[in-house]
Amino acid sequence: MVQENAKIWFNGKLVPWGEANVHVLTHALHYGTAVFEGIRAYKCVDGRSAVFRLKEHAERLVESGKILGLPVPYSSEEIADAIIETLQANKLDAAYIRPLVFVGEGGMGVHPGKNPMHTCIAAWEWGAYLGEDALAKGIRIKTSTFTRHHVNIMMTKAKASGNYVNSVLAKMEAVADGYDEAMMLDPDGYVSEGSGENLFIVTKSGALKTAPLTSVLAGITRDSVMTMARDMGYEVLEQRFTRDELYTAPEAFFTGTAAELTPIRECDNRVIGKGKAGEVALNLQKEFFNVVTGANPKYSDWLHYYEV
Ligand code: PPE
Repeated sequence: MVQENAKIWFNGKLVPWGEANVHVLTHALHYGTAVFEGIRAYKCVDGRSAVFRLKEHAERLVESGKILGLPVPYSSEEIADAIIETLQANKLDAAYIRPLVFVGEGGMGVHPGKNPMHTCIAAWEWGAYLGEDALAKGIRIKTSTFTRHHVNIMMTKAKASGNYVNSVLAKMEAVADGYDEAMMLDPDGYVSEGSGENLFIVTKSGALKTAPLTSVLAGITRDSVMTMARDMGYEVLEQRFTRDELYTAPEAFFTGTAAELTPIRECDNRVIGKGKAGEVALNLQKEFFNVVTGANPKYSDWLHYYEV
C-alpha cells in the first residue's frame, strides 16, 4: 500500500491527497496514453535532503511526451520546481516521486483529439523495491515468456504507461512462478531488461556489460552506474548478449530508481557466480548509496538539495 500523504500536485496546484481524482472516462485509463517518471529523494549524510538527478528525470518526462506526440503542458524546469514543492508540502526528507502526465476525459475513441492533458505529482516513502533482503543478498529471476518491445512497436525511449502492460505481464508471470523478477529478451532473443530495471552482467574479464538502448529504457540509474563504474576503473560495454552468457557470468545485477542496485543471484534456476550478491555489484552498490546521499561529493552535480 502506498502510504497516504497530505498533498498531491495536480495541474499546477497542491490538492489534498484524497481529492486528486479523475473521471472513469479518462482517455489514459482506456488506452494507456500517459507518460511518467520514477524519481528518488534521499536524506543525505550532512542532514540535508536531495533529489537524485532531478533535471534528467524532468527532461526525460518532457521527452517522453514529445515522443508520443502528447506534449507535457509544462517545461522540465516547471516540473522540477513542482516536484520540490510537492516534497516540501508533504514534509518528505526522503521519498519516491511519481510524476504522471495523462490524456484526460472528453472524447472517446483511440484518437486523443482535444482531450485535456493532466499533470500530477505524488510522493511517498518507498523502501526496498524488491524486498528487504534483495539489496544485500540478491534475487532470483526468470526469463519471461513475454518478449520485450521492438523499437518500432512501442517507443522504448518514452517512459509511457502503455509500454508497461508488457512489464506487468512479465512481472506477474515471474512472481506466480516463485521468482522475484522477470528478465525479458528482445525480439531477436537477446537479453534486454527487467520489468522495471536495466540489467548488467560482469564478464569473465571483469568488464560490465549491458544491453544497448534499443529495446530497453534509457535508465538514469544505468547511466549513473556506467559513469561511476568507468571512474572506478571498470570497462563498461553496451553490447547485445545472450541468456547463456548471463547464466555463466560471474555476476549480474539490476539498476533502476525503485530497485536501486539489486544483485541477481540466480536466473532460470541456474546459480549465477557464487549464488549470492557479487563483489563488483556490492562495490558499485556501496558507491551508488554514497553518491545519492552526498557522501561522495564527486557527483554533487547529480544532487538537487531542498529544504524540508
Ligand atoms: N527499465 C524499465 C522498464 C523501467 O521501468 C525502469 C524504471 C528502468 C529500466 C530504470 O530506469 P531509471 O529509473 O531511470 O534508472 N522503473 C521505474 C518504475 C518502477 C515501478 O514499478 O513503477 C522506477 O524504477 O522508478
